[in-house]
Amino acid sequence: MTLLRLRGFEIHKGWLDQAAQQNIRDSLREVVQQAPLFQPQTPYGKPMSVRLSSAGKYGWFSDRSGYRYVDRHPSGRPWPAIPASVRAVWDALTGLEKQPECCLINYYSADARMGLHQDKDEADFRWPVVSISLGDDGLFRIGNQTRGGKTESVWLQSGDVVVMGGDARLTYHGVDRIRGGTSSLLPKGGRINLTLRVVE
Ligand SMILES: O=C(O)CCC(=O)C(=O)O
Repeated sequence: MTLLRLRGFEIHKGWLDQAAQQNIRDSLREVVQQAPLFQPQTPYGKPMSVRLSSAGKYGWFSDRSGYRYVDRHPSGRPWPAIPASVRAVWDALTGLEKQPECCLINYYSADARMGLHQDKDEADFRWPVVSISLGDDGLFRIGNQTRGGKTESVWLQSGDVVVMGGDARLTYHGVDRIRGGTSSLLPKGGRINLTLRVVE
């Protein structure tokens, strides 16, 4: 376990051991049975390359009307609860009483990526976002607090946890590339990223 600090992001390498990763993976299986992964459209009308779902009071959603949080899955059912194994990561790393209201689940197949963006659909940026990586390695790029400028990248591996908070809460970030076949955690391969967010 090592802590790297990069542009204000705290990157806890190897924070989850194999058993903890398997435990979270198994809880997520139940979540996506109730709230299947879907491929949203961006507001510009293009399909996102990641497939996603959520757990918690709110789920993140996107379509031609824009990016936002919604209280139900596209099926019309409420989102499943955030698994205790996932909330435990938030508790241990933030020490906050305040609990996340959304666990966004992003699934990246080997050719998926996520462009540089800020997480800014939440009401209060004083709360951190906690990100958990599972499965194949992902090349995570960190930019600046405004669009443009030089960036730095780091490979995130299964079990790494990143805390994006404080002055870095609105720092641009994204995922350029997935290195397929680097983990055996997910039977069908690919990468899962969970982000825990306080929404209201
Ligand atoms: O996949 C990642 O590591 C980052 C995900 C992300 O940036 C997001 O969900 O906003």
